[in-house]
Amino acid sequence: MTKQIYRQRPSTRAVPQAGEPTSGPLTPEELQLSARNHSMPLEALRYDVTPPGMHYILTHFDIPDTGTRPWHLRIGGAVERAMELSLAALKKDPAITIPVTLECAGNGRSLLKPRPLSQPWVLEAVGTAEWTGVPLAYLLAKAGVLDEAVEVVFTGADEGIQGGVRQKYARSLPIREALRPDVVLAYRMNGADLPPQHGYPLRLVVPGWYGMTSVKWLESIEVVTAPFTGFQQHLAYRYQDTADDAGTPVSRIRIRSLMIPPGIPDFFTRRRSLPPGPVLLHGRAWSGEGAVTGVEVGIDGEWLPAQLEKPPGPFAWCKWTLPWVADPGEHVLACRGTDATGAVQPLEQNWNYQGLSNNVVQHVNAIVE
Ligand SMILES: Nc1nc2c(c(=O)[nH]1)N[C@H]1C(S)=C(S)[C@@H](COP(=O)(O)O)O[C@H]1N2
Ligand SMILES: [Mo]
Repeated sequence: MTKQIYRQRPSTRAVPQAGEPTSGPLTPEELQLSARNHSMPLEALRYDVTPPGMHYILTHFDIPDTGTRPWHLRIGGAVERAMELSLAALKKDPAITIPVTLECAGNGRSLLKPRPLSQPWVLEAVGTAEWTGVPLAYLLAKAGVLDEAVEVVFTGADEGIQGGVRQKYARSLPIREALRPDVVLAYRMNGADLPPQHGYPLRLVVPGWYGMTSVKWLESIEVVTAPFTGFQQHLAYRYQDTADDAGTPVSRIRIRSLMIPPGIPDFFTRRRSLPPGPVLLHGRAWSGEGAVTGVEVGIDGEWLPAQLEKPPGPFAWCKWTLPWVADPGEHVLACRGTDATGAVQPLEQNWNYQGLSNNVVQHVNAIVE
């Protein structure tokens, strides 16, 4: 079977377009993306801070070779003093360390029906790291942002083609978000230099926003006086009903909770087996829109309130626990978070064309015997 999956397609085949919805089986293009971009194994929900290598990864193009060539960060545009900074110079500026839960806006996409063709995440495109670096607001103050500034554009070193458009990966932030004290230009992740795949030598981290905003391999920061219209801002990451709909931009992370599947898995189906008796169900919950205020655990459709622990920071996930006495038989477990805005995870996902911000409730099937 694998032979067939990797076979060269005839040249007459139409090139699939990312975003196009399908009800068919997983395509070789999706398999290729999912082999490059891995998610966080659910059992890693046990850690406050996700160990290196277990944090999810999403890279649109190739991981650029930023380790062997000279690197500078350029800050320019609508500022009083444009500047170019070396990594050594940046490291002399005041630094902060902040725990942040990052989640890909496409998380959950493969569960949608029909399924938008893109990175086919299941549920676990998430991770929490401690990011250390210079607050962006500090450097912007040094550069002197002009009054007419409306956004700040961040450009990475990685280049590729998406939607037929050749581009360097770039995203913008409105000025008021860019000046938040917790937005950081990070050169350390969990106390070590950034690994190549997470943006070495420098990346942006925007706490509370979906991952696409946190530009890796950052090379340039440009203050602009008109809204940025680059591909990743203007066409990608928008809530659209159809391909032609201009849509609205994706920003903050919606409330989500996940559970560590209890017991042991079947290798292929991942179905869980556990013995009868007491089990502590646990997992994590997070939201970029406000604190997590509750998690309910569903046991065969009956919802019970879980106990919440204090999160390590305002933008990091919090742990939840619920003791369960498992009786013999087949069970369906679920968890559902609520945040300070009153938003609750949906039992059925609202569909959108790019398959973004799915925060549908997770279900886990378990056999107790
Ligand atoms: N330069 C650059 N930055 C990027 C991306 C990218 O492809 N290139 N992907 C974005 C997306 S979509 C996500 S979800 C996060 C993932 O960050 P991680 O790989 O460190 O988890 O990085 C963002 N920053
Ligand atoms: Mo993403």
